[in-house]
Amino acid sequence: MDKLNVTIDGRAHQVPPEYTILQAAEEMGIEIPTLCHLKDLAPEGACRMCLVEVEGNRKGLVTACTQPCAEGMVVHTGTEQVRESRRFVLDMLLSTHNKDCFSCAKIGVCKLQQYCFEYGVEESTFSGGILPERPEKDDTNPFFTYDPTKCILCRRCQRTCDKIQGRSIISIAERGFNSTITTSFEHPLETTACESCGNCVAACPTGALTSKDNQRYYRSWEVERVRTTCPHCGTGCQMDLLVRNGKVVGSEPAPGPANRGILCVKGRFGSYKFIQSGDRLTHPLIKENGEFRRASWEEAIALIGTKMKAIQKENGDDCVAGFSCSRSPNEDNFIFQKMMRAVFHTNNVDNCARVCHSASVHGLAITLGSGAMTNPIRDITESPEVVLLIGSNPTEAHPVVGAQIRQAVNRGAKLIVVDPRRIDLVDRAELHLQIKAGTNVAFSNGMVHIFLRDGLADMAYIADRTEGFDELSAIVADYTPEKVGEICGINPDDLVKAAHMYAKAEKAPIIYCLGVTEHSTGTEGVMSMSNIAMTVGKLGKAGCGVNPLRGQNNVQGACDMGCMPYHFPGYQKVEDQPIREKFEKAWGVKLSDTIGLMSTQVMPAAAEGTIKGLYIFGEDPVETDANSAHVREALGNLEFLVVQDLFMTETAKYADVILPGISYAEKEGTFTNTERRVQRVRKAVTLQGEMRPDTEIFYDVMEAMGYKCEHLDPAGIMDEIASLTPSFGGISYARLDAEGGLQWPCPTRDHPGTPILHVGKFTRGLGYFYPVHYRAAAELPDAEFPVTMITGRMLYHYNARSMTGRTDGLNEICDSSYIEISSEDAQRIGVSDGEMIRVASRRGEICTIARVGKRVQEGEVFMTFHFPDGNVNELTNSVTDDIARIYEYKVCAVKLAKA
Ligand SMILES: Nc1nc2c(c(=O)[nH]1)N[C@H]1C(S)=C(S)[C@@H](COP(=O)(O)OP(=O)(O)OC[C@H]3O[C@@H](n4cnc5c(=O)[nH]c(N)nc54)[C@H](O)[C@@H]3O)O[C@H]1N2
Ligand SMILES: Nc1nc2c(c(=O)[nH]1)N[C@H]1C(S)=C(S)[C@@H](COP(=O)(O)OP(=O)(O)OC[C@H]3O[C@@H](n4cnc5c(=O)[nH]c(N)nc54)[C@H](O)[C@@H]3O)O[C@H]1N2
Ligand code: SF4
Ligand code: SF4
Ligand code: SF4
Ligand SMILES: [Mo]
Repeated sequence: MDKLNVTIDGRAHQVPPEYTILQAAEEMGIEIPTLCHLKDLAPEGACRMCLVEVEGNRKGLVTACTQPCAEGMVVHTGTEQVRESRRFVLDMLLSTHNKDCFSCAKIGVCKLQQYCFEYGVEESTFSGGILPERPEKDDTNPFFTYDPTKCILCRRCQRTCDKIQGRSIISIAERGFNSTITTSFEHPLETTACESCGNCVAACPTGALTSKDNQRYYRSWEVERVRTTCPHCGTGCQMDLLVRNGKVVGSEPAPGPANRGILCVKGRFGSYKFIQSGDRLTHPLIKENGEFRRASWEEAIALIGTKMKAIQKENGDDCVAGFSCSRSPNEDNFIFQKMMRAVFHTNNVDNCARVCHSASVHGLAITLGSGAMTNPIRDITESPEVVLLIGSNPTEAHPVVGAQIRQAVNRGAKLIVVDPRRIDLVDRAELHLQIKAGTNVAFSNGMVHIFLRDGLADMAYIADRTEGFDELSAIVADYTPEKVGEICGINPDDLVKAAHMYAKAEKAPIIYCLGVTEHSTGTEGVMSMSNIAMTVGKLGKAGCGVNPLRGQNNVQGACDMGCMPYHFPGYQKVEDQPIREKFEKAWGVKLSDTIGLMSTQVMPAAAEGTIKGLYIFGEDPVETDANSAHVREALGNLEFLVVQDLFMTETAKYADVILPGISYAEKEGTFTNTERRVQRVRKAVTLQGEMRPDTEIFYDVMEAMGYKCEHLDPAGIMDEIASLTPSFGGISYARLDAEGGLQWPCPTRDHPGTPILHVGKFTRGLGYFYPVHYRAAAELPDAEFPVTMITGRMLYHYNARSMTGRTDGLNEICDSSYIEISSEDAQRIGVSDGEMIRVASRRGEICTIARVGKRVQEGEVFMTFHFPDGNVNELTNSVTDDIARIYEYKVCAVKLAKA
């Protein structure tokens, strides 16, 4: 449609017809003051600060945030009448405001303070009147405070919590003059379902909601802001680290493409305390007679060189292996695999994707040709009709995605949850298919059966774009809703309903996570996700796709960078000779054509003695691998173990040499989020100590092993990556800094990146239907171990807690292990909520606290692996999937007793 001509403060401008005066002014760089306005939400016109004069308007002043532009409109934003009305608004607000500005954390950034100064309002003409009745200050949240005496009732916090965070914790008690912002039922914050995301705090224009770290450690004008990427989950939220006197004192949300201005509690409050926690490794350590002693870098690196060379000389190159760090940047991962391949001459290199989404990398590569999330986060959460959420708990594990799914549901999307537990999103779901853990393939085959039976399949799409459908359709013929209902323990009618809802929706993404992958049939589970989507033609389309939410902040990147035993960077195969020659030429060495061992094969090989040397960069398998006893045995049996980490982890205790690396806040780099978006990580601080950038350490080890190389900085390493990796060919720091992030494939300098995969044609050519039968989990409950243990995550802690465990507020919320158990099972063993339970499997035994409730069904229990007191990995089964060799973390058999 044609643009409209408007004139604001004497300047002419053209704007789209849907623009408000506020938007037009903003585009022209004319500032109109606002207090209640929130950019992403519908305007309210409540605070009346944005009043402006429109020529010819008889109704007087209008609110710029709600008034649409009109052809020929002439607007004045600063007339005396306008200024006077704004002064009146401020005068009123100030009359009940606590003006204790000196002690207020928001001094200098408070909008009320700023506008009062601008409009010359020093004292309220209404001062001295009665003050409204207000609740007590609420100090109960570990991270922030609500002070009602500084609240101007703009409702930005309430609308943020309601409409953006989708939580509705904050409400307004309507009592005229005494109106106040409070929680539902006016309970203290800590007793509500508030998840401490702090997004309301970020939205508050005054000192009413302020973070405790802001109160204690900094004032806004003292901090330098460093734009970076969150170091926790794969959502890839953009944030600013706040730096004061060389210390990171806080973080604030930034407007990134995935997070769009919000963070979860870990990004907001859990991403900086660990940096300066006081227990960082600060210098190399060498173990002598069972004790660690301080060593110099020269000594530690030289020891690694001599030891590794000797071990390899005696046992061959492939007797050593390396695990790379999915928490650290692409550049570190690239150099790590280069070191393993070019210098240790082995492809025995892997990363934690092995125990996480390796099944996705394999399964999606086999069926679609690319082992990555097909569609961007925004594309699948903005306006889907149906979301099929399978084995993914995003409100805890990818909370910003979780919030976006809540928003979608509020806008009318229908949610189908397929999960053995009543996860939080079940409350918003149209359907909950509470399948038994380990039965995803039966569920998927049942879906495809119904698509065919009820004429819902897209036969034209199947014919044009796929192959192998006949074989699959022969298999699924058996998977009637009744049979699947039996296997999965669900009502067959619900399955039929789910199949119809999903198939008939135009925009319907599958979002899945570890509930699908961490099984002895994990890769088959993933391939059956492709089967569901391809049968109804939902791949290569906006708002659809098969979308694994990748776990770690840079696990996508660690895989992309070739930290896998069969791939060079960019999934280029090591057994492909021309590819190998390209890398040989670039690196000036002969490279091995033998596919390496996966990390879950390295552990048994170490226990058997065929792997003798191991280099673990930023992983803690003693805590996080399945069957901890087996890991301890494997590590204990090594001849030489190097651990490069930030902290003295349980794994590091087994090391012969420990090298101190540096964290994301201390280095330049890039992380690749779950939607294949490469985003910058920027150095915010330099700490005291001898820690070194991880890439510098690798370069030194390479030299000690006899390989001379130029020490490139991170931008230079990215150029090396681009030169060798076609899908990264167009990525450089200059572009990332200018454009803010690029989604691979991005093959050339002028390529914009690829938001949606498989449009028009699959990466593989034809999509492949993998014919797959349901097989039960490896260890089912029996008379001796009658209960199924499911494991996973909770919101406030992250993996082995190297970061979240060093944030006091998070520990205040939860600091010990627990087991979710049904009331039926609790009653059977005679325990009540809060009592101790002894849990045993064939591999070990732990004690933990009972959380009795309705989250799990009878016969199933759930634990997280975050806590050292009662780590569930003492119990889990290290049996692996046949293809991706991922552990079956999600199912093992246990017995329970009152402790
Ligand atoms: N707060 C927090 N966030 C994290 C992490 C963390 O430790 N803490 N870790 C990050 C990492 S590394 C990863 S990989 C992701 C993981 O993110 P998710 O995979 O979403 O997390 P999980 O809790 O492991 O498992 C998800 C769900 O799978 C369900 N499930 C278990 N078995 C089955 C099954 O057989 N079928 C189905 N359909 N569902 C099943 C569980 O009940 C659980 O609700 O989270 C990332 N984000
Ligand atoms: N029972 C059970 N167990 C599980 C799972 C489950 O669902 N159930 N999930 C599995 C999954 S999905 C995953 S991904 C794994 C995670 O397993 P891990 O990768 O072992 O867990 P993290 O705690 O993330 O360990 C990362 C380590 O890297 C260090 N680090 C972080 N950044 C840097 C850096 O820049 N440089 C250096 N040198 N070190 C750094 C940290 O200090 C930390 O010690 O756990 C698995 N374990
Ligand atoms: S911290 Fe988050 S969940 Fe809690 S009240 Fe604020 S916006 Fe709502
Ligand atoms: S607490 Fe802050 S954001 Fe909420 S209504 Fe009061 S002033 Fe506005
Ligand atoms: S959702 Fe993930 S990336 Fe975003 S702030 Fe939370 S932990 Fe960080
Ligand atoms: Mo993971």
